[in-house]
Amino acid sequence: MQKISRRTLLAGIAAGTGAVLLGGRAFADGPDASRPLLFHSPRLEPFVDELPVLPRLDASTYRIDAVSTMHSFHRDLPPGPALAYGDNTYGGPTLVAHRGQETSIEYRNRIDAHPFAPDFDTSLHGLSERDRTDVPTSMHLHGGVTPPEFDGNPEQISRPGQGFTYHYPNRQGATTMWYHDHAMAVTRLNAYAGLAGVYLLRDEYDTGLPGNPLGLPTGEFELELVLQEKIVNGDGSQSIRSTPIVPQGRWEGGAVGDVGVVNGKIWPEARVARGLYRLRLLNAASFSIWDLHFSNGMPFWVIGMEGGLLDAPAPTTRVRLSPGERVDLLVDFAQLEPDVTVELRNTEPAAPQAAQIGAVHMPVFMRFRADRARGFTGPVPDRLRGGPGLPPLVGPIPAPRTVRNVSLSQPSAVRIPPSIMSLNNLNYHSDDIELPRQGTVEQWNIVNATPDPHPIHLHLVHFRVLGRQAIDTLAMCARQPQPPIGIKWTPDADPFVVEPMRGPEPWETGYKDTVVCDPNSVTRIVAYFPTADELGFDPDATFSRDVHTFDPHRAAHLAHDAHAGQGSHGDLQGYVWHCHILDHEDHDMMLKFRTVT
Ligand SMILES: [Cu+2]
Repeated sequence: MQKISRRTLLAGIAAGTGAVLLGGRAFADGPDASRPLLFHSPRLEPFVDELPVLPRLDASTYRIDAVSTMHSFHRDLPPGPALAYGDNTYGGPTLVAHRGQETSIEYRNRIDAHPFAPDFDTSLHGLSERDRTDVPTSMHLHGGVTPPEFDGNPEQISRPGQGFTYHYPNRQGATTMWYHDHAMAVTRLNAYAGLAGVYLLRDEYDTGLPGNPLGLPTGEFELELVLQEKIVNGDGSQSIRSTPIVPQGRWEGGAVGDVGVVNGKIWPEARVARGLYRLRLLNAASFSIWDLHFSNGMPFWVIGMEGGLLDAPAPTTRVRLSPGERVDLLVDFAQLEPDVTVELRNTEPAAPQAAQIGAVHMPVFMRFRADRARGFTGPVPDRLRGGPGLPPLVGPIPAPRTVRNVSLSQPSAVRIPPSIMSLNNLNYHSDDIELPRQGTVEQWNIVNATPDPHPIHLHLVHFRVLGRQAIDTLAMCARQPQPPIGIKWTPDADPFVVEPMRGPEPWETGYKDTVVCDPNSVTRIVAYFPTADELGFDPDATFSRDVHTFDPHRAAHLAHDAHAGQGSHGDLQGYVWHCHILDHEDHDMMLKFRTVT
């Protein structure tokens, strides 16, 4: 791994470029001749922007438009092109929902210009030149237990002038979800440009109101923190490209950023009252995993994750979060003296393949500054589940009836950048898919035969993490060689494990929908695949890919397409599971699955 040497830093300072040092590390990159294989953001001063508090909407019916906007990521950057949901200039409003009350979202695609139009790779999944301006979208509620027709299937496409009304049943328990674009082969472009927002589900315990039965902070003492990485340009535009090695318009395979973005601002500062806060962290990055801690080393508590609350707050000094994962934290700022600052920092090194072209780890996200005011003074609750007035316990991990192996691989072997990523050595359109039986518990052994970590996300279900074991990938592949792509490959890693199983981390002990699968390892998860009766909908129903058209210009286009024999027809079925590195998901680390009776 290439690191910035002290000499480089000193040279930079001597040249008057003003590198900001943080704990002895280079802070903002700026142009760096020592790392020519990466693009760099300009040098930007940290902590000069106030943390945006995301607008929270609480209704049962919404109209959300995806729109083209201009957004400034930093005080010293002009507004640049972005995408957003609703009235935001970037990202989306936080949508509050309530268990037992359906949420309906009338979604409309009103994108008239895509910030990354030149970056569309028209060699992927039948994309064409037209898609650069006639942008395909599909909105997915990540973590939602959603009927298949409302899940934001990658092939259920709304183009400009079109939309779709999504109905979310909200029959699951309170938790932190997020909604983001999921359209086939352009998810990375749409989500990075800004199509992502938080969705908070409340229930009768976790009400989000003062005096809630759990004793959790609410109102201004509950903050969503949407963490992302970016490369920005001096003109305020975003770069989704991280390296000049890959020509513009070609899929890159994993675009690492060099600045940390929280709620749409680079390295912001939040003023906090000296009391207990509930922080809901979402890793909404395209690529990077972060290992987060506070700069003063203070302990904090994990109270929940993707699938809801833990039985009791779990003390920790760090959490590791991969793209797609959420963690619900209690952090006590009461111990800080007025005006003292503490940074939210990251120690995760750059992933191996990014490091090989010179990526270094991005050391910080934001800073908190303690106010004079006292905030929420309630104690950290002793327990969150299992007792009078509390939700039921998370419970033990159930015994699986079926165990299946699935694989993560880079079929073109070690190439930087890779040319394709794969699940089970298959392409997305393969019909050789997993068919879990409804009403059964399954264990999936996720065999990662690559040298990089991958966050794996299953739609529809929540699962528990049994643990991880490193494997001897070379030996495994010698015994069970990987065939050409297109032929299913799900090697048995059990004979090749090289260590005892490591159980879940404290922030992984509840229900999850996304799990980081370490390189050259097997990650074992256990999921229950519910029945139609339990869900209140048929998870295996077929549904039309058709969406509605609200714009007369679009309707004219459609008539023309129909005349020309174009357009998309046919039914869809089932859900998807995929890597949440968005480049990987787009090509082709995503497969369908169906749950069958
Ligand atoms: Cu991946």
